Amino acid sequence: MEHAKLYERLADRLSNLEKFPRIKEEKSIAALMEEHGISRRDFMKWAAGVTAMLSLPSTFTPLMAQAAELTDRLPVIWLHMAECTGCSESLLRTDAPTIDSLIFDHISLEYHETLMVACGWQAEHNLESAIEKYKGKYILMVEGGIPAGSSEFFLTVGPHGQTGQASAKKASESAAAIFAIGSCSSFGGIQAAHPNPTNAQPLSKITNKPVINVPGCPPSEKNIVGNVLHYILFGTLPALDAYNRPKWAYGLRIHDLCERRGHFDAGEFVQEFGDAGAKKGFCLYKVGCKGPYTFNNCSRERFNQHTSWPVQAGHGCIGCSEPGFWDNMGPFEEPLGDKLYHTVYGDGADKTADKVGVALLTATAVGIAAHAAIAAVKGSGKTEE
Ligand code: FSX
Ligand code: SF4
Ligand code: F3S
Repeated sequence: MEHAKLYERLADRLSNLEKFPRIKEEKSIAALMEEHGISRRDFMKWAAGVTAMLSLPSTFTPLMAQAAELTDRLPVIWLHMAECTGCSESLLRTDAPTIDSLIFDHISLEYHETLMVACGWQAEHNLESAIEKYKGKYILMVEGGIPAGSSEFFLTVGPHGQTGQASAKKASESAAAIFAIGSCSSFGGIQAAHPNPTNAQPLSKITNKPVINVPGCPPSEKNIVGNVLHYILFGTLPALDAYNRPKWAYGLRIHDLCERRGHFDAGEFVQEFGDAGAKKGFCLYKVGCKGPYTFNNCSRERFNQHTSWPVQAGHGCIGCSEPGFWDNMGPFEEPLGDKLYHTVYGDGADKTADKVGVALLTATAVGIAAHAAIAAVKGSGKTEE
């Protein structure tokens, strides 16, 4: 769709949404920002950043700001299954509230076990009435893997001992959109790692409604809030890859935009943590970086208000947004060796591996079996449009 037409369609959607009553009678986003010392200018800068992140032209920035203002028109139900709560922490645990976390405050969060005051009977009642009251209208976000089948009783919640499986299934039935937040909910995560003693499953195996996966252990706050804003703006599913991850966030590999990529291409590697190469910021491939196999936007968007991300901090990517990474990406501080790793590009992800880097790896004869094999397997199962 050409940009002018798309702009018109999105503006129409927002003005319709604006007519919906505000769910909470609380402060506007502008007042909330002011209270936390965030200027309108900072807010617009943030909106421009999210617009670019969602691959929209910069002229759409005012629409993005408006979408953020309207986040209190859509009710959100957030369920916790088997996990560490790192996904919620990723969004909320910052030293000062970020614009992303303020937006999350502004959202009409009808149910979130970590954040709400209610507990026990009251909490269970709140969940049931939110599902009833906002039938067909709420966004469901689920964090955690879900013990299923004959193992479903490994996870029970609340005074009636309802299983996680039953509660996720029920909440999915009347949701307008469903997001699996984190690698646990998207792919099963740590509890589904071999031998998966509780038969933990991803949300997509529990419901047959469409689930948008937002993996990462944890995903960045940007990817969580970006998905909410995308839904508010478009009201439709984003373009997804073969693992149902939005392409705007998971379309490229960590390796493609990594700041150490020049060193990879030049064959300059950290040989062991703390060596001279590490001090010079060389590539972390030989100490286990899985950036060449991992589809996520960490190297572009970073974490904690764009301050840093794993590779910048000096450790390789461990592939935390890929299916089954606990089993498939280990050992985390060694190259994959001669294993072939299956990605959305097919077996092996180094379709676009730089030949110079590969040649130098060959010359130094380390970890190249996988690398060379991966570079040779091109394009099978490619899903990009
Ligand atoms: Fe933890 Fe969320 Fe990892 Fe899982 O994040 S950060 S174990 S993805 O479900 O809480
Ligand atoms: Fe960056 Fe890792 Fe790729 Fe090296 S292997 S360029 S550290 S993503
Ligand atoms: Fe995870 Fe790798 Fe990003 S470990 S947080 S996908 S850099």
